[in-house]
Amino acid sequence: MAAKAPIEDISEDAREMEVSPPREWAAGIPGVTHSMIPAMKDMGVGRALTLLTDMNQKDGFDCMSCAWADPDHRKTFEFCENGAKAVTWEATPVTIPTSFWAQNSLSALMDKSEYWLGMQGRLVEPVYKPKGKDHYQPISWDEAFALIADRLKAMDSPDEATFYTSGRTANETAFIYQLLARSLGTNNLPDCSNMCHESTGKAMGQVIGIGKNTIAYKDFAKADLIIVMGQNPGTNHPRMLTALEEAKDNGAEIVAINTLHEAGLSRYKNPQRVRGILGRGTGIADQYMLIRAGGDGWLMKAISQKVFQAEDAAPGTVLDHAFLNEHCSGLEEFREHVKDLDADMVLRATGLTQAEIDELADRYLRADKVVITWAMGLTQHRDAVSIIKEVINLLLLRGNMGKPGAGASPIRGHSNVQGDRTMGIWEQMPEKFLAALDKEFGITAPRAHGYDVVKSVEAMVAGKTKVWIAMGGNMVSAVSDTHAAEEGFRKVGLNVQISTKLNRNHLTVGDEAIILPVLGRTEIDLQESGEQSLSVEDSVCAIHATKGKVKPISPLLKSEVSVVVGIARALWGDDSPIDWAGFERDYDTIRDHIEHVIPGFTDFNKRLREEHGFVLPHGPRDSRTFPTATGKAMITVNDLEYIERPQGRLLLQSMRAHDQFNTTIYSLDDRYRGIRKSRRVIFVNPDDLAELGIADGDLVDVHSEFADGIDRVVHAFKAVAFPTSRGCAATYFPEGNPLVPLGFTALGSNTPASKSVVIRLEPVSAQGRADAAGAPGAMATAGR
Ligand SMILES: Nc1nc2c(c(=O)[nH]1)N[C@H]1C(S)=C(S)[C@@H](COP(=O)(O)OP(=O)(O)OC[C@H]3O[C@@H](n4cnc5c(=O)[nH]c(N)nc54)[C@H](O)[C@@H]3O)O[C@H]1N2
Ligand SMILES: Nc1nc2c(c(=O)[nH]1)N[C@H]1C(S)=C(S)[C@@H](COP(=O)(O)OP(=O)(O)OC[C@H]3O[C@@H](n4cnc5c(=O)[nH]c(N)nc54)[C@H](O)[C@@H]3O)O[C@H]1N2
Ligand SMILES: [Mo]
Repeated sequence: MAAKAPIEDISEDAREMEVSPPREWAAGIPGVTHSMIPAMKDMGVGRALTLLTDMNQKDGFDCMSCAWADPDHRKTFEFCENGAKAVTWEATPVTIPTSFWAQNSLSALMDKSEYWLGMQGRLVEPVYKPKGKDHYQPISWDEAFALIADRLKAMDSPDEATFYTSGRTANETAFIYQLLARSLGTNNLPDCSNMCHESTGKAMGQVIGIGKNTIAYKDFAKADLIIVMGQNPGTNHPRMLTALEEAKDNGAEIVAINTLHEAGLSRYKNPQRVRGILGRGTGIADQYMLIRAGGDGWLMKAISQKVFQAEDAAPGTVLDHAFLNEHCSGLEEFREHVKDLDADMVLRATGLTQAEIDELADRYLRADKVVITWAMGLTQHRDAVSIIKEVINLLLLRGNMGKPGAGASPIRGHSNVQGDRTMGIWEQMPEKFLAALDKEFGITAPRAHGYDVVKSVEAMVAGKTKVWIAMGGNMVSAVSDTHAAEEGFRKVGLNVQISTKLNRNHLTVGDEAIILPVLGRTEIDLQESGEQSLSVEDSVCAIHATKGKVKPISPLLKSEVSVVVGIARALWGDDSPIDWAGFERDYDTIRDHIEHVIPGFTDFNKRLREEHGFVLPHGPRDSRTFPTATGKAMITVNDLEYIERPQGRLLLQSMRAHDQFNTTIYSLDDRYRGIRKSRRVIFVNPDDLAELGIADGDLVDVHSEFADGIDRVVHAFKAVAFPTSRGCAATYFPEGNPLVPLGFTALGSNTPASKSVVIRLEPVSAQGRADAAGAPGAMATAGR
């Protein structure tokens, strides 16, 4: 096996970017070949095939690349190009040698890109950075646990510790991790969901009583109309394209609503079908609406108004009266409210034409069963919670919930972000959960809400955080306002990262830091009672097992469960009412406790071993029961903001390229959007470029504008003409994060509003020119 890490960093120079027209289609043969090459190169055909054939299979492991659901009838290859990349990235035979830590100072590593850091290979030994030193050095597991326990005990209050979770963590780990935090006495449990579907959880939780998908996988194939809003499945949930293709085969119409032209929503070539390989594939969207950023709530209101107008024209035939009478509240107030909807305002806020809106309304009225799906294009706006409530309003009017082929379908991101929430990873878990936890374990969990992600950064900046523990993730790069986040992390006393791969969060630390390397999903987890399985929950509330298949890359690695147990035992020894050691010996014991604390997990161990696992109960989906404040589904009146775009300014979103997983960068290319060799791009509508006097291909500095008056800037990005909605520009995250002010968050969910930041473009400055000269870390260090 050629197991060498790249010595050279990739130099990021926007001037070397190659730009071609965006693709009209996704996947197909290029998808398959791209997916195989890296796996084969790195690990040899045999190992790669074992991994790829076990992915998403019963007795196999769950793909870590997204939370897309598994169909009941799985194919031998139930994975996509991007899943293959994620597996290859994790299961690489390349490891970081001990000599690496002495050779590379933290300051020197700060000049490296996220790409280079990730490509150094797997972390295989615990390392420690003492106070005043600029290097990590090896430390034993026992010493590491003892040190962490010591610093936790030295705190003045448990709230001086924060426990972050990224959404890859399995259910069992998440459950004992939150138990550790709450036994210590804090609810400081921020997680990636705070930056992701928090707005969905908040909106749906309030109006239908549960923040999760109201449909099952098979409902896609039964729908008459599927509306895909603010989501790029071709890149981020590629297997969803198969479900959309099936729906089309069954006669469904599909409408895409997006600020950008996205290849995966236009046409799809299924690599597992002859027609896909040889032919033109399936045209996905029957209607493609290029909407103004943040305009979706206005569009939903406009369609709801059309529904009422159609009802007025043919009384008794349009609204689902039986459903509304029995199950919903708030209809009349909403009817009154949308009567006065300002038609000009709708056109301004959506950037759409009346004809386009009418066409969507006609489709909605023609369809008996409608599914609306969405992701970050709705959740990361100032108004996100209201926007999502408007989606629910529209669905409720015609009874599109709790019946086959219809419902609300937020598609989650990280592969177990939904399960982590179910397990109690949330800074504001309800009393019912906390009381059950107390009873099960004989502890007294704290009741005051803890920090979410944004508040955790504010606390760090204020110097209130002595110990930071992260179960996976790379929060310093993922969160908004990179510079504020970096400043915060440098003030933390001890920074503990439980990780598989090196990233910038390991370098952005305060006095002391520890990296604890753990098994990935693909690796066999052997404990005293034998090989262990874990479990995950996908986007449609299905719980299934995930079990590693290949030998761990190093015998020194511990499982995430072992790490949590190690910290707990170092803290409390045998002086805890909780049998932590038992958890580690046999994960079945953790599942027994979960069964007692969390509704829906009856016979957890038994049902997990059944072929397809099981589906959690869901009132609205199963029986149209709505556990809300009123006991009904609440149709709500929501004020919507309109983000003004002053003269000469644009609204910027930051999103994912095709070759990345969040802050993990696989390459500098974004194939479907026609970008190669650099990520420093800003996509702009050609008419906006002309209006701003910028030529297609010019290098620009991007400044964001916010009430606090701070000049946030990233340098030397290439402006590229692209089919985006007028006035709306796009760049990639994490590069765009320095532009998003920490205080610019969604109302009601506090999610960074990274999809509608007011910016201006300026000709590249001297600083920008220096960046463009191609220093590898330039992308990372650009900023205010
Ligand atoms: N390969 C791969 N897979 C992933 C990930 C990854 O990084 N790589 N990340 C995972 C995670 S954690 C998540 S949360 C998901 C994210 O999945 P997505 O939500 O698809 O991710 P984004 O790239 O942020 O894409 C947002 C989409 O919304 C559109 N959009 C932006 N603003 C608006 C708006 O105001 N209205 C409308 N209608 N559209 C808008 C954008 O143009 C873009 O198409 O993917 C998951 N899967
Ligand atoms: N501007 C902007 N910012 C965004 C977004 C956006 O669309 N725009 N999206 C937001 C969203 S939706 C999300 S979910 C967040 C993501 O935020 P995070 O979840 O914090 O970030 P990731 O990049 O997914 O974390 C990657 C790291 O996780 C570690 N890791 C990988 N696998 C494992 C494992 O199995 N176990 C452990 N312990 N560690 C592992 C590796 O060290 C890797 O470097 O970013 C958010 N930030
Ligand atoms: Mo996410």
